[in-house]
Amino acid sequence: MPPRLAPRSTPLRALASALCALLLGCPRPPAPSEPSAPTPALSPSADAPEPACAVVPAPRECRVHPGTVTLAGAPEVRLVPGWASERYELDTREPRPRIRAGARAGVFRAETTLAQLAPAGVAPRRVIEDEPAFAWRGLLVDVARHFFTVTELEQLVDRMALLKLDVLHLHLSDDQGFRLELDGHPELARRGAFRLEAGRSVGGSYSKGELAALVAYAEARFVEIVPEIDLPGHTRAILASHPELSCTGGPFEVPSTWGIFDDVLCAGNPATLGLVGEVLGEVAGRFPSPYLHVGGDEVPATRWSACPKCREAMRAAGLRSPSELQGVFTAQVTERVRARGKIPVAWDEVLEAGAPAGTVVMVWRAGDAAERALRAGHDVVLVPNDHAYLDAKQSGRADEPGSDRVVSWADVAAFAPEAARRAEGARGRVLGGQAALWTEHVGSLADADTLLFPRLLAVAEALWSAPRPPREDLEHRTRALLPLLDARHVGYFVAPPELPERRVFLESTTLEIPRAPLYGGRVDVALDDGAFTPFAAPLVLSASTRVRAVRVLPSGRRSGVAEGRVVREPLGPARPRPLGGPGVLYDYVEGEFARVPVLRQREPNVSGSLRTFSLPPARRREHYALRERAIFVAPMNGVYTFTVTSDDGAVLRVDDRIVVDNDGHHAPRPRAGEVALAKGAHDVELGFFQGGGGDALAVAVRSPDGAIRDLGELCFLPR
Ligand code: TNX
Repeated sequence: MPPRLAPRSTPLRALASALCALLLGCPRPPAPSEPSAPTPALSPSADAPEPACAVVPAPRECRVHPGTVTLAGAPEVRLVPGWASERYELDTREPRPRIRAGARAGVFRAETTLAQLAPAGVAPRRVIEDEPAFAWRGLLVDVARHFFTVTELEQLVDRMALLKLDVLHLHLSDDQGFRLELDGHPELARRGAFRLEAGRSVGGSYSKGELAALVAYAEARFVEIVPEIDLPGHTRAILASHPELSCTGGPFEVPSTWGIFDDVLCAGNPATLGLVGEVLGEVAGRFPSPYLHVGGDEVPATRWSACPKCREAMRAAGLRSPSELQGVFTAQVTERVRARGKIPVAWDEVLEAGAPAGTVVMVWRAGDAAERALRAGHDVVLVPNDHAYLDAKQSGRADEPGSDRVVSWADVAAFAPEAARRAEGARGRVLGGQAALWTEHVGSLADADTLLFPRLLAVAEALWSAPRPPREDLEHRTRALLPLLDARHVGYFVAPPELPERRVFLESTTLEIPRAPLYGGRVDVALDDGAFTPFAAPLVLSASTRVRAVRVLPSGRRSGVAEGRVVREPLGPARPRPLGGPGVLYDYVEGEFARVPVLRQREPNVSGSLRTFSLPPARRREHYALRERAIFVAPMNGVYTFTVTSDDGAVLRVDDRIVVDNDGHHAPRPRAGEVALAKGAHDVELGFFQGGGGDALAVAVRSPDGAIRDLGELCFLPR
């Protein structure tokens, strides 16, 4: 039977519940299979289809049979010889579900599907055939920056199992913590597991017994734990008890600040490998996984370049650079891992010196690292930081946990391990991928939940489902699963509604709030100091208004409050001016700046004209500022939107008013602002500075008729 949409509910039940809602205002039952309460005012998802198979990650095939069954009795299980271990079939046409699977792992995956499909014991009648696309479906948890207790890790394992993830990559050591109590080296945890934060000692470590319990807990849920000891960088917590293994001799505290530290393990001291070998030997014995991760990321050359021992080691081996020295170190470390019967895993930096054959390369940086690793014959695990680093914020609000970067739901949904696999043909070297939860900006399991969910569902789908259903389909299935997450006390992030930060209008404006199929529910808005009421489109405003909005899910869970302003403005008057030819005047001033400076009184190093608002061709790489000016000729009356994309800061003024503020140090980033202008000539002035790193500058303008152009196209030199 061809797949089709499941019936929403029986007509009678729907009628009864509609009558109830209408006459008595009674709440609808929180049935997980029903999307959102149809608030009469607006329900952004009232018309969203109910998924036929509310399962994430999407099963390979889900055949729909009409009706539902009340489940009775444990599933009837049969193992099928010859099937891959996680392959399964689940049949819910009868009250007693039937499971066929390749092995116990497949039975467990089938039970997980059943738990999602029938959270309340009533299953839609389905026949599901399923199998994962990738074997390595992981989550990295950084327990070094934030110490999670074993109980909390078990809770994370449960969350992983719910999404059919099967590798917990435990980042057990970093600058800010060493978490393993080792028999051979108890001093490592004694000194390295705690750090001072605001006068308080924070941290913790895992005993042998605790780890064994965690490994068993994970194993029972078909999650394998891959341990990582990050070497030779990110090792300040190791150096705290072994300063003699640094290049300088220390002493060292366990730091409570973040970043990349210059002090790393000394690669020229044979004692370093002695300790490393013993530590890895013991770690290998603690974790049954065939893999052992040895780090290798972010190793600065500062200390090695100045260290007599490292220089001697380089001279003796005929090495030309510290990067080659890291290559030798990696070779020695991976050899010790192999000697313990394990497969070494390392971050993609190890490719720079040519990683030893048989090393699994974990690719985290954008660029061609995955390709290079595959070309060199390595197995690869993908953890792209722009798609799978779930330590980044998801909408960039100040009240969200997470680092300052933003990795949105859409960014995660665009994670495409399947494309990487296709690119390398059928050699099977892309083992899979994982999400990463670095914990510099995570203070609790609640923070972890907010960062992981719902984004982890998109990662799980990318790693399990092939062919992959469209993103909207994932969104509908995710929404349908939110009640299950509620029931399991998973504190997922609820994105606040999107509001314009500052919208300018002339007579009146219609406020729209985009739908969020991922969440459903309704949006409540408050105008100025008024109370929150359900948002009803169209919302027409004819005076300047402060707007606040909050998303309210059917479960009652609410987002943070978004705030925006709509501003009624008169047309800024044009001033007739004599115009020169097309172009922009600029002053270029060298110096170190952290904000856009006022350059009017400074003597520029260079002045001249440009075709448009942009970086002058003759400039330093870093440390300079610009002031660019022109006459902008507005082609018609109305509201103009200016978008400044800059790296670093830029501020755009129109007729001496700040319209776009994109100031401060940052990566290339667009910022927009609106202003009402009369047809005719207006002064525009752009301030810009380049602090360090890359530089970029572009300005676009959107006219009232919707046309978008480079600002220079409508600009002339003052005469
Ligand atoms: C880079 S990814 C790191 C981590 C940080 C992370 C923050 C990698 C191999 N190293 O040490 O926690 O960025 O996003």
